[in-house]
Amino acid sequence: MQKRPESQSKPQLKSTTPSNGSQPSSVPSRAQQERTYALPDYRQEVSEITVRQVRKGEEVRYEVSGDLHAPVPPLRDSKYLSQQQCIAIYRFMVMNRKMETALEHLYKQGKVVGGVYFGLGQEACSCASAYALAKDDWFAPMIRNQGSLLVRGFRARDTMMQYMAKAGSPTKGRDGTSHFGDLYERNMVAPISMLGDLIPVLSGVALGARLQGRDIAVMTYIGDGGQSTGVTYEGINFASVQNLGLVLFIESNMWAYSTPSEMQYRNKDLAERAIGYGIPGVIVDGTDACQVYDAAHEAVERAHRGEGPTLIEAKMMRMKGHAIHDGANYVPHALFEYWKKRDPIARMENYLLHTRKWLTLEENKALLEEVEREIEVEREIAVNSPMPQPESALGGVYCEEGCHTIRPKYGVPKVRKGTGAFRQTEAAVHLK
Ligand SMILES: Cc1ncc(C[n+]2csc(CCOP(=O)(O)OP(=O)(O)O)c2C)c(N)n1
Ligand SMILES: [Mg+2]
Repeated sequence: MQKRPESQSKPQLKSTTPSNGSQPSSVPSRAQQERTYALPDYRQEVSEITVRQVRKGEEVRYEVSGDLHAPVPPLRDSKYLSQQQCIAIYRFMVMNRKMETALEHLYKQGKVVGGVYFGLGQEACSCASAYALAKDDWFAPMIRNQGSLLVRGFRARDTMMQYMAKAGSPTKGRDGTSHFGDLYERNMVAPISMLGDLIPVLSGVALGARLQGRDIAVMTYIGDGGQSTGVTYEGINFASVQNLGLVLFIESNMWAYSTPSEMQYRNKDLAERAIGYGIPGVIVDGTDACQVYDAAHEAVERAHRGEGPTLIEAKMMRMKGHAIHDGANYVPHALFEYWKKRDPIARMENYLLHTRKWLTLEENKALLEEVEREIEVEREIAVNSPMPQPESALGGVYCEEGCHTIRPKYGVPKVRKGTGAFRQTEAAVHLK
């Protein structure tokens, strides 16, 4: 086991030298016992917008207050991203959005089986985070992270066919939404609907890799609502004590279905929870791809060095309802207006075109047209591909002989052979 490094959020004891210059007494004073914690905040703007529930008889509605006309800050320059990488992330974000627009149309044409989930307004969080992973790292997306899949090498047609339950979809038509993974090539654990359950699973993946001699990063996401679950605590705590490379994004998007985050937790920032786990916590503007990338990159590097988990809170706004069936009428209109001005794609486009001048108008137009064409081709393939044959439902339900082999991915697991000595332990005695 590697030596545990000092955690960024480890408490700092205040100066032990009394201000009168005398020698410190052996009993620490109250001031000496106070602790301070560092919580890096990459944001260029600390928004104080709040949502309050107002009840009038049976009627429940939400009111928003704060400076809704605050100017939009510029993006923060990345410490790590090159021009070419920024453009690559921008392209993924555009593809993420255009793919979801196409999905919305497919739904309205009656071609989708079930619902559709969107990550509108959250594309920077999904795409720039996944972009920070190395090939051998693992990830597990949630419903709003369809952009992460594109970054990790899935095609738009995979997600489209999945929603349409086509035979060629990753689950061969067995699931209508996002429950698919890829354990062989893209190192993706399938989303788990029970919120928070992915966290211990990903921690287990990191532990598995460590037993095979590798410290890898394992990235997953949880919402401001989902982070309230008990399993979230258990999963992060396990990664913390085992020093596993969990990179957890809290997608702080102001709503959990129709519950505003004000009614979900009392902390000012969810990143503060990292202090309780004894791990670094970071806050980023989730609509700024450069900030998201930098925080993710640093967390991934920590993971590769075997230094343990990082919790990253990405502040942003869910710009649509929970899923396509939810019109989000409970969200005050002014809140949408405020966040519309902070659209992650428009901000990145402005940054590339005007701030850095890394893209010309013509190059941008060509990029947008090229992505549009690609989505159109993907959509055509997905729509025209066949539905599964009914008989195919009989196969692939149970793991049959030889259907897949589980092999160690990174090397032979390093486990000590049992000596039998454990039988002597107190725990073993209790089990008798
Ligand atoms: C343990 C658990 N409880 C409840 C649900 C039902 N559910 C699915 S999504 C959701 C809201 C999630 O909100 P949040 O975590 O903030 O994510 P967001 O939708 O905002 O991305 C709820 C309550 C669930 N899937 N799992
Ligand atoms: Mg939420």
